[in-house]
Amino acid sequence: MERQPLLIDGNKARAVICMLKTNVHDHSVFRVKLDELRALVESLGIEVVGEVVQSRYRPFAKYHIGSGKVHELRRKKRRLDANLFIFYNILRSSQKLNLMRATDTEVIDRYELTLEIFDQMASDNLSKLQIQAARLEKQAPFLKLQASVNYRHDRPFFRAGGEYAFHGQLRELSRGQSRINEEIEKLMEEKSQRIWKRKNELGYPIVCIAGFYNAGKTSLFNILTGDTKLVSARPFTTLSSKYQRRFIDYETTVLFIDTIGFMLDLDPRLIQSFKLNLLDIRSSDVVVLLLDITDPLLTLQLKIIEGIRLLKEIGVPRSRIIIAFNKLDKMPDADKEIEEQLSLDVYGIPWICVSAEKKINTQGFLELVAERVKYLRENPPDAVELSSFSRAETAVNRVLAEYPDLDAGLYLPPFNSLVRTVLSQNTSSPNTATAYNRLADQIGISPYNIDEASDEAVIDAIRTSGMYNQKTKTLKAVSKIIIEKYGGDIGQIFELPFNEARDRLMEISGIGPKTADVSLLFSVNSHVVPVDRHIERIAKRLELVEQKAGYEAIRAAWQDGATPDRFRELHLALIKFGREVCTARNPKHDDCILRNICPYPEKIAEDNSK
Ligand SMILES: Nc1nc2c(ncn2[C@@H]2O[C@H](COP(=O)(O)OP(=O)(O)OP(=O)(O)O)[C@@H](O)[C@H]2O)c(=O)[nH]1
Ligand code: SF4
Ligand SMILES: [Mg+2]
Repeated sequence: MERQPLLIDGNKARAVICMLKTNVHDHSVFRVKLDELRALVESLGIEVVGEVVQSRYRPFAKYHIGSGKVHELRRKKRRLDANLFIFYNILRSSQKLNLMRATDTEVIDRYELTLEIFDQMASDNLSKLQIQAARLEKQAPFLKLQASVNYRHDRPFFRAGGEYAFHGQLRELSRGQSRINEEIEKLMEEKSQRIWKRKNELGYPIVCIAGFYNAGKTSLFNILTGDTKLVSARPFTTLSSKYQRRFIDYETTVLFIDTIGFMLDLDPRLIQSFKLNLLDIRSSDVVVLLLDITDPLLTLQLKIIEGIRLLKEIGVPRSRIIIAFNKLDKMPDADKEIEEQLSLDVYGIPWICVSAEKKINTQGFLELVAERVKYLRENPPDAVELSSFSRAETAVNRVLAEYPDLDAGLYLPPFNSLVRTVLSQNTSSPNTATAYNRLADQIGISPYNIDEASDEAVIDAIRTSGMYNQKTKTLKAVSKIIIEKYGGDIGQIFELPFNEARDRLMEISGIGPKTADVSLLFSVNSHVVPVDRHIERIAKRLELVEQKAGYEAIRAAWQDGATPDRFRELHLALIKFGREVCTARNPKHDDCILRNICPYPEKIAEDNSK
């Protein structure tokens, strides 16, 4: 997929930056944010020639800003010779398209701008792919909208290819996305396995140096570990994490991680695109929130609050954070004043000032790290304090250790896997097996045989699996579609990248996400943890997800806690655990291996005492 160039018609970009300020009483914070936007824009070599700010509680539907402000944009374009509008706010596709049409000018938002910067800084394959995937995800609705507008315009004249081009473009887009996601998954699998190995086998505590871009994370990492990773004043120099060991004292050797930087108002979708960095931050024992002490006080305050909030969102509780202010060499007396100026005691988080460049107080920093590591080792957080990610990770490890060797490594051909999955809905494994074997003996497991057989014959064969009327209907519908659409060979769907295969299967009526996932897992070992009622119940009792969470959120929560090579075993082990211990009625809390990380028994006791 071609990406939009940032050079405007071959000319140097001259941008007007725009913001809709939704807090009308804010007279200073928006300035910090606009200044950050300006710095990001300028880091791309784009000249900022003007600024437009509007105050309003809510955005307007059509252009995000009001139509009066759109007039102002047009005027500024002429007067300042601008050829680009860059919005601080994240725009909806329709708003971007409307703005582009009304001003006849290229429009991007901060999300796209950040991706552009990432793109310029990316040097490794995984980062490049992640950026491409994030870009496509953001562009997809816009391109669809643009294509549909063009298609509608084409229709009155029935111009050749109108409809074909529109649908062809959409299909191409979704194929492109699937392929990139598949490649990302492969690379992630290799890398995440290495990370888990490092963590589990070496057993060193992990200390992640996180924080805002340009704070000096890599500089500090280099000084502490003797490494020579790239340092620069350009934003987002580091995109993929780096790891190095460091001996601190005879009791403490830690693994330091240098990772991607944060920015103010970081879009959660952007963090999600960098899953490995997320995994690094989440699975660390201690996270350093690094800040640049030369930032103005208001900026520092905003960054502390935003940093703690982001870390919480990622799954890092306050108890695991250390705040470090870097670049003390530039403001040598600041350490005496900031405690009061920033009311640091309010946060209840240990803090320290250092200079990575001039090696000021780096020993003090190491001592603080060692002290926190020891404190957390002796005072592990209880169930309520544990982040949902840590709970998922612990649950995965314990359940897999409790139920090893469940996976016999048996794989069924695609159609057989699909049939077996349909039969297994809401029934036990022995009943599924009986029904499956009878269907094989009496009719034969092939789409043609099932399509030709009478309803009564299928019902008779699969009776033991229960819900036989519904299941017969599904099996016959699935068989018919496979014959009509895929010439009787469903194998071609299973060979597609996982997301595409899943989408195609779910287009068939009667096949939902769970059936698609189970069939793919047990036929081609796709990397997925299908969620059945046991797996959902356990996730909700452990509070890995919210109580009203849907299928995808539950699947993501379990998958986050395990490496892809263990997904199949995990699916099987969780079902067994749900059947034997964490049962729907009378769960066996007292014999449960997850008792000390599970908030559910206390919650129930509390509810009962009300
Ligand atoms: N004066 C001073 N400058 C520093 C110090 N630490 C880092 N810098 C400078 O700050 C800039 C950013 O440093 P990096 O170490 O690349 O910062 P980072 O946090 O890794 O940045 P990203 O990877 O872009 O997120 C560089 O120009 C460094 O030379 C310090 O202690 N004192
Ligand atoms: S403690 Fe009880 S609710 Fe929690 S996982 Fe174990 S059995 Fe389930
Ligand atoms: Mg860096």
